Amino acid sequence: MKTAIYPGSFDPVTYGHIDIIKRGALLFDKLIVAVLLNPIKKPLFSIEERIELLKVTTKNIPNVQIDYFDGLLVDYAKKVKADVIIRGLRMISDFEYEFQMALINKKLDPSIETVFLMTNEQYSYFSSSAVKEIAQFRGGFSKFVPEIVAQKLKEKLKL
Ligand code: COD
Repeated sequence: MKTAIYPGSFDPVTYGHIDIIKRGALLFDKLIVAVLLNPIKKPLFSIEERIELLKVTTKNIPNVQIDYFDGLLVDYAKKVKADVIIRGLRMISDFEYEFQMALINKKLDPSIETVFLMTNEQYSYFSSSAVKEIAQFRGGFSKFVPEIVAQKLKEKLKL
């Protein structure tokens, strides 16, 4: 049985993330979406809110579990007996950061492999940060996130 983890901030989950989750779930027996508890990054949504939004938006994918982690990703991967880390790649600008992270994780734990899934072209240009920025300035952000996420963003930003 092959287990993969898809780690991230998911602040909040977007259609880009959901596309990677759907495709990753087809490749592995179990896919754990692992949300980083990252107080330093000062996320807009709390860990509980980010987990809840992921649970609701992935509820129809049977082999997906939502969890959170603190500390090093490789330690979490070992704890949940994951074989693979999944990451999404959008633009070439993602590559440098992802390449460094994959190499560091490999150095820290040689048994873990990182698998990159190319973004679906229709989601290639946006991120959680871009969605939050557009929302803050009352732009049309709802095409990038599921309805429930759009609703929560409106509440959070008092739009
Ligand atoms: N299309 C496709 N993929 C996308 C899209 C999109 N539109 N948007 C985002 N993604 C991908 C990202 O490329 C990424 O692979 C993933 O989805 C999650 O993205 P984010 O932005 O929610 O999450 P990140 O990149 O902030 O997550 C970083 C981690 C939490 C994984 C990282 O900081 C970490 O592992 N921290 C723990 C400490 C650690 O172990 N450090 C050592 C390694 S350097």
